Amino acid sequence: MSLADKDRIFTNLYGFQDWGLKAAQARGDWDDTKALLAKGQDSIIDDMKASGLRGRGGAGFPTGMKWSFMPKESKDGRPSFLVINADESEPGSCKDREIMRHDPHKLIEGALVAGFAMRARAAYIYIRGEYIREAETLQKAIDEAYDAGLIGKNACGSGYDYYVFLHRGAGAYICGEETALIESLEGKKGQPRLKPPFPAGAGLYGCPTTVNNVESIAVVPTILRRGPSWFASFGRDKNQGTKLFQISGHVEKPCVVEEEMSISFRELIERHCGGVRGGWDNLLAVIPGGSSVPLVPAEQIMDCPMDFDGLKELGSGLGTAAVIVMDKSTDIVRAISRISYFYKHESCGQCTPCREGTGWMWRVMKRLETGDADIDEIDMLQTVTKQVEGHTICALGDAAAWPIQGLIRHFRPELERRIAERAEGLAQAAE
Ligand code: L3W
Ligand code: SF4
Repeated sequence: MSLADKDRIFTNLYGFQDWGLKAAQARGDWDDTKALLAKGQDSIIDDMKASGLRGRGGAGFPTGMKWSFMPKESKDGRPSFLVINADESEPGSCKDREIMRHDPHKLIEGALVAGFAMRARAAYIYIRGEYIREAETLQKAIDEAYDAGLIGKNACGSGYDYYVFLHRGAGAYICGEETALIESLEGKKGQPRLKPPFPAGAGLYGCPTTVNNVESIAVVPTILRRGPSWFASFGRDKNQGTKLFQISGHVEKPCVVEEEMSISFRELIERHCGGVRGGWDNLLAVIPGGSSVPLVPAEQIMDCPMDFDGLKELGSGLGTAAVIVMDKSTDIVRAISRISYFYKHESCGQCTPCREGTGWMWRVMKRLETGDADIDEIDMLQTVTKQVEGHTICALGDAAAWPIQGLIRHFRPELERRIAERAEGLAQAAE
């Protein structure tokens, strides 16, 4: 199971060709987009549902269904908006960056078609503040699209007026959470809102809004051109399509690659990364979906289908498909402790379990690194993660708890060994 070149959506992922409008058109982008729009809003949404596309930003919510939550008629003259989440900050994730650098017109064309389908007036692309070059490229591509009449008034000659704006973030991870992103776009402090109401009911400026990830939007024109059944033919039931995987860590050749959903971990790494550094026997564990999901030990992941359900069965998740490979040289406790620090640092501090819990979890993790803990504290730490999980306004609390739960589940003997060794060392020193 692996993707043929002819089935790749992102044909300029590595930037071997020009990203500009003419070159993008030569690759098939903006090819009679007017005809795509002429399919009509409901037909586009039906096609997206039939394609099986699930959101590529981490949660995997069905994209066509999300669009169908948007109102068909404007209430009180309120406009609808599409917001594109380009605040790619999940540790390990770097796929949206490649799209914006090398294939920006796929994203802009997707923004038009998706926005049209949900009857939006405009798209706001919220880009991570650190993505300076990507923002420059994307803005130039947006300008090209305006100049060519592809967006703006009477976009593509369709009679539909549609505007695309780029907004730069200021470096806060939490602004990747959709409601914090909306707050930030409105000029406020980026703090998540309680849901419901979901953005489709009350989003940007209180108007109906859909927030989609960059990859989810950039694949839309190709899905519509090649047909939903073509896209759905990849992967397996409820896990369909092609997917950008970002493989980092202890492999011979880290890379970003578009592959068939549900490819096995072993095949993904062998085919695209030249294997694990030092060979398969040297593999310790993998974080398969960005830092928010629990690690999976080597022996469990080898033949796992890399998709939403396959990784869920292992107690982890596909997340953004940022696959972090760790070999046996990794200090696994230190790695999870570092992730724990990240969430403590990025917590917006709005709710108590997350504000207090992330710091608490990190401090215990720091001590566990050196074994400077009581054996009972492993269970205590597990209890704290359970007190945080599911008790916060947004998913950052869960994201802080899950990696630690994964560590305890799979590497408890290692935690116990460190505590015992330190106690032994102290006892010997006292003699
Ligand atoms: C209307 C309903 N809309 C759900 C919508 C909702 C959202 C989407 C998914 O977190 C995850 C998180 C990170 N009526 C609805 C509805 N929706 N029910 O569907 O919602 P949800 O709450 O399941 O997820 P989320 O809040 O979007 C995203 C994880 O992804 N993650 C993080 C990735 C980070 C990046 C980044 O760096 N930018 O992507 C990785 O695993 O932990 O669990 O649109 O409104 N009844
Ligand atoms: Fe803020 Fe954390 Fe609460 Fe999310 S869970 S709203 S990041 S304090």
